[in-house]
Amino acid sequence: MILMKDITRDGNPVLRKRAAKVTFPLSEEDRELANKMMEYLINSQDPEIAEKHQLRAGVGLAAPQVNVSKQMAAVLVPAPDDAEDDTPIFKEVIINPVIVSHSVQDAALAEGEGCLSVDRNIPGYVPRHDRITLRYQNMDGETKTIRLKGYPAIVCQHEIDHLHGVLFYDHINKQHPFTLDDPDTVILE
Ligand code: UDB
Ligand code: ZN
Repeated sequence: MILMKDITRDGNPVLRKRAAKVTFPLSEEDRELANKMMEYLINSQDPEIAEKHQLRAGVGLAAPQVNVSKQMAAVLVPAPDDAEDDTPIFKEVIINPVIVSHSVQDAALAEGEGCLSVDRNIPGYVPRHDRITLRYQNMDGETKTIRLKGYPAIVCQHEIDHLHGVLFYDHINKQHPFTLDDPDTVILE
C-alpha cells in the first residue's frame, strides 16, 4: 500500500515536470499504480486505517506524487457527513485528463488549499474555474466527457495541475494572499 513516506514532497523535481500521456491498453504496471492510488484515498478516509498508518485524509492523488511522471490521478470526493446516502460525489481514476471548456466564473475554497506533497501551511485563496467540462480516459480506455462544479471541480483542477508541474501556491497572490484579482470569484465554504 502507498504510505506517506512514498509521497514525493515539494522540492522533488518530478513535481515540476509535465507528465507523459498514458497509452492504452494500460500496462499491468499502470493498472496496479491506478489501483494503489485509489486505495490510498480509500484507506486515508477510513479513520481507523488512517490512524494506524498515519495517513493524511486525501481526496486526490496524482501519479507524480508517487514519483511516476504519467498523466494519471485518482479522485475520491466523499459524500457530505450529513448525507443519507454515502455514495461518493466523485470517484474515478482520470487518465490523460483535459479541461475542454470552463466557466468564466471562478471559485476558491474559503480555507485555501493544501497538498499531500506540501508539508507547510500556505494560506491564501487559490482561484480556480467554478465549472469545468472534463474529458479523460478511464482505466478501460473509454473516453468520458463530464461536467463538474464547485468542490469536485476544484479537486480535479488541483490534480490536473500536478500533471503539468503546477502546485496550488503558484496561484496565490504573493503580496495579498486573500485578495482576489477577480472580485466575482465565489468563495466555497
Ligand atoms: C488533499 N485533503 O487530499 F472534504 F474526506 C487534502 C489534504 C492536502 C489536506 C490532505 C482534503 O482536502 N481532505 C478532505 C476534504 C474533504 C473530505 C475528506 C478529506 N488534497 C489532495 C492533494 O494534495 N492532491 O494532490 C488537497 C486538496 C486541496 C484542494 C483540492 C485537493
Ligand atoms: Zn496536491
